[in-house]
Amino acid sequence: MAKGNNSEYKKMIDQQYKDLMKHCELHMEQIEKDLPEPREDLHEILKDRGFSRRDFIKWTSAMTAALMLPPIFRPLVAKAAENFGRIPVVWLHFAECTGCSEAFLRSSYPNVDTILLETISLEYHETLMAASGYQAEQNLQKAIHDFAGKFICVIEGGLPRGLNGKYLTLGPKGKTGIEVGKEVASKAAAVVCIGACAVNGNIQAAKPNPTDATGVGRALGISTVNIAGCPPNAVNFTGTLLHYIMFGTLPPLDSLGRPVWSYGKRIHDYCERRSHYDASEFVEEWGDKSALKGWCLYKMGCKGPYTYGNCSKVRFNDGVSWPIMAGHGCIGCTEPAFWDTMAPLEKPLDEKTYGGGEKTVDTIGAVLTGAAVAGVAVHAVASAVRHHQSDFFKTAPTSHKDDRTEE
Ligand code: FSX
Ligand code: SF4
Ligand code: F3S
Repeated sequence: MAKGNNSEYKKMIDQQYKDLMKHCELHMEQIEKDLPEPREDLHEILKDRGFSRRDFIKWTSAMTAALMLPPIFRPLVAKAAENFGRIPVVWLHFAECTGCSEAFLRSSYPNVDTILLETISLEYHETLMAASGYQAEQNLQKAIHDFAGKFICVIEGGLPRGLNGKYLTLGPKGKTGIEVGKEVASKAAAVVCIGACAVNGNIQAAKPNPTDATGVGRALGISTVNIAGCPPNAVNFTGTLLHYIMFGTLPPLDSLGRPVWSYGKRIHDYCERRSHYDASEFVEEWGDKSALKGWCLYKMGCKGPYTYGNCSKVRFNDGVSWPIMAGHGCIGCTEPAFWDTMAPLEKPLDEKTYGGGEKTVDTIGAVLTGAAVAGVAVHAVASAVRHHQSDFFKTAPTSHKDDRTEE
């Protein structure tokens, strides 16, 4: 590109960022006008928990980059974090283990993301609130009435559709999960599914799926933002909410409703063991010498090559570790129906799953040393997995048509 064109282009981009910043400032002013002040001050909580101003600034820089925004947005990310507690949240639990709430709120190594969640304006959360029975029901009705159109409905857990939804009944009136979901979601500004259960049913929906469980979007016929994973990483939820506070919109989503900023890249491509995969250096048995040397876990069933997520980059427990670093392969927990499509979890996918005729892992490992061939081989493997998943989203009524599963 000619030099003149370059500077024109830069000017145009700078202008677009300035416009975006203006939009963001106006939106946050609106939020400050419309929604009550946070019940607790973020900086006070951070101070109490031993986090310095410097830690907070470091976190805002990392979050700005993670949200794919340039550094000039850092002060706005900080402001959005301070306003985090203004967004009213109604948090529902359906068919699940509650591990997502546990992972978010009871981290042994809390970071700014998990502390941010403590400031959230939780109008209703079945696990955390003191109320029960009729009082809990009243709280829910009050929250969805008082904040109609303004609250975020967060859902953990999938929805069983069998017996007309009666495998899951909730509250003093014995409403089905589907009835509660419909009622609350219809009044929410947005519905965010937390965890694989809410996203696509997870273990409850695994074959033979006796209760006909599925994800919230599919069961209710609505579009949802899907924070996938079992459990998901808190950063993927807080970042998505920060984006909403800053711009008044949800971040761009992939075809499965997952935010692209957090689920846009493959685990395999950012894995610290990747050089060993490329060099055909594999762990062959749990605890062997190759395991001690940190070689690739593909032969032990790692599904990183078929899985999208930022686990290797953000890790868990304030960046302490993540599954592959801990020595086990990825089981593909951010992908639809992974209990069925990624099984057996501790063995590479077999020939049948690959659609037949796929090369053995040794051959793939050796061949992948050439980058051009890598694309072709990985695509072949990924296509086979897509094919294997084909009946999962076929009739999904959400707008996130699963174009990776309908070939
Ligand atoms: Fe599911 Fe979450 Fe796994 Fe458990 O609520 S995503 S089983 S960690 O708890 O929904
Ligand atoms: Fe990492 Fe698994 Fe890929 Fe090996 S196969 S490089 S362990 S993601
Ligand atoms: Fe799940 Fe694999 Fe990440 S198992 S937590 S997607 S490394």
